[in-house]
Amino acid sequence: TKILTVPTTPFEGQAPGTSGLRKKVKIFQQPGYAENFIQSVFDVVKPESGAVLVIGGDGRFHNRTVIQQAIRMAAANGYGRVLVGQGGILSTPAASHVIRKYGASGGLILSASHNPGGPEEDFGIKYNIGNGGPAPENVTDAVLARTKVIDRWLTVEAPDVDLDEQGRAHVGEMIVDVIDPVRDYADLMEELFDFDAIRKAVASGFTMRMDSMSAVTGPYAHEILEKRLGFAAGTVVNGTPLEDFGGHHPDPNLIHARELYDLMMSDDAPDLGAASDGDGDRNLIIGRGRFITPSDSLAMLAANIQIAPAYRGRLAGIARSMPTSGAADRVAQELDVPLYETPTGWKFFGNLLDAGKVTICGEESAGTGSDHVREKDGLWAVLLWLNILAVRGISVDDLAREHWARFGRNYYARHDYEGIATESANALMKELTAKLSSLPGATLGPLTVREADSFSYTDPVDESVSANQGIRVLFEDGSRIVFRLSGTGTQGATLRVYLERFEPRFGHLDAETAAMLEHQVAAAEAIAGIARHTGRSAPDVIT
Ligand code: VG1
Ligand code: CO
Repeated sequence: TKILTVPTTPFEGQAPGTSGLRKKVKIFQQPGYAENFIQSVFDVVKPESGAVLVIGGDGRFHNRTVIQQAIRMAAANGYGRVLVGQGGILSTPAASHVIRKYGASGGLILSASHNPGGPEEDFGIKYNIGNGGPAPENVTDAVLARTKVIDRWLTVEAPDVDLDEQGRAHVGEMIVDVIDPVRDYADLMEELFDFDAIRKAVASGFTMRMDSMSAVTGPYAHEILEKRLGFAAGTVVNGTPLEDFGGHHPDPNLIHARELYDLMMSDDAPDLGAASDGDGDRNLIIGRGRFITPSDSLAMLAANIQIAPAYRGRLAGIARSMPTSGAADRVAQELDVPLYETPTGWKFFGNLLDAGKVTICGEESAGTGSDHVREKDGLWAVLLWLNILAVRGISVDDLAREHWARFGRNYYARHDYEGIATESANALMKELTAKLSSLPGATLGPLTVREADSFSYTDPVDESVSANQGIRVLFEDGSRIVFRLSGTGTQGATLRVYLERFEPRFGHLDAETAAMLEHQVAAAEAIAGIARHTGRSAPDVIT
């Protein structure tokens, strides 16, 4: 087959952020935009001839277009075989699993995760390496450098592959296998968890609602929860992936999954409420009358993970991102396993998981996962919760109360200021950084600053250093405020302020979070001048 060399010039701003390149669809629709980025990836990873590449996405608008482009470019760049999910669908954790299972050299995941989709909304491309995980910083840095000098991309002349039929096609010399996006993943879940125990609980009346938010987990949830585990038809709602997610943000939090929350707080609540995001890597867990913060979920799952068959007798360690609450730290301490604190973004867990240093990882942003793949995994977290609840015969609320009574409770909230001017956000962070050394000893209401720094991480496996990963202000009473700017937005800047306060066992374990964090909220304003810099008197989103 003839390889076509298409001349191009660099586009500005193709830096992969926290989780890949994310931009408005309109930007991706510029001729050569996606091609430049994909070619930059291929130029950096230099696939061996015959290498296998996995391609799939969350089904959002523009997914199919980029998949066809990527398939032709893969053929021109020497790949021997592409595995693509039927309909162009692969959830992020399923893609991670497929990469690992079939020994692929890597994969392209097309998603902007929890960001809205549609012609006026967001799209994204992320490259995962052969371990199934997001490319580490040395790769994403090299990709960015390449996007700045790229002058050509390679493709072949070939018709579009029929993505809707499973089976084999050829593009040039390259094989394209359109695979069942669900089966491998569902089989893996069945290996990890005690499906019999869950089925028994379901048969004796355990109920749940899974809100797939018209995003990618629908087909997975229908297969696993309704077909394999026996939950009633209708347990999965919004279970068909739509190109625009029905016009909603597929973000499983208390704002965007409000209907689920309201149901779970009502008299009609099932035993468990869960939701997942656009690409299926996040999870929301709500018990009857009890919302579980993602940070608490990580801690509660870590404390109970050995109930699940695949994890019996093996909890090597726990990892959490820096802004995630210290609830998991207390579990690690009590169970006498190491706790690792990493920068935000799943890519920082990859080395720890590969080295066998940790078994479970999590982020405050509703991401939880384990060493079964190298991505966070929404349905996995739901299934682990189900496994634990089924075996223990306990409600979510009782499990939470029991957990806090044993470990104490980390009250926690994240305040997001979205779409603020980039200059204002940068000025705020700059001013904050400049005053770090003067903060220790300062008093803010009843709080006294013990320590303040800019978080820098040294990877314990390869010793690579990632600096400037967020500002931490730690207080004498053990409470904490973290400030950082989002790396996944597509419009202006988003300031995230993470607030946390620890209440020991026998303390106020069932208070209102907002009331418990009042002093921390006031201190954050006093320290950072949020209103002065952003003109906002309140956050846009509290999670
Ligand atoms: C956010 C979250 C982070 C998560 C990332 C990708 O990043 O805070 O914890 O790993 O999204 O998740 P940021 O830089 O905007 O804070 V996903 O589900 O969007 O792939
Ligand atoms: Co996601």
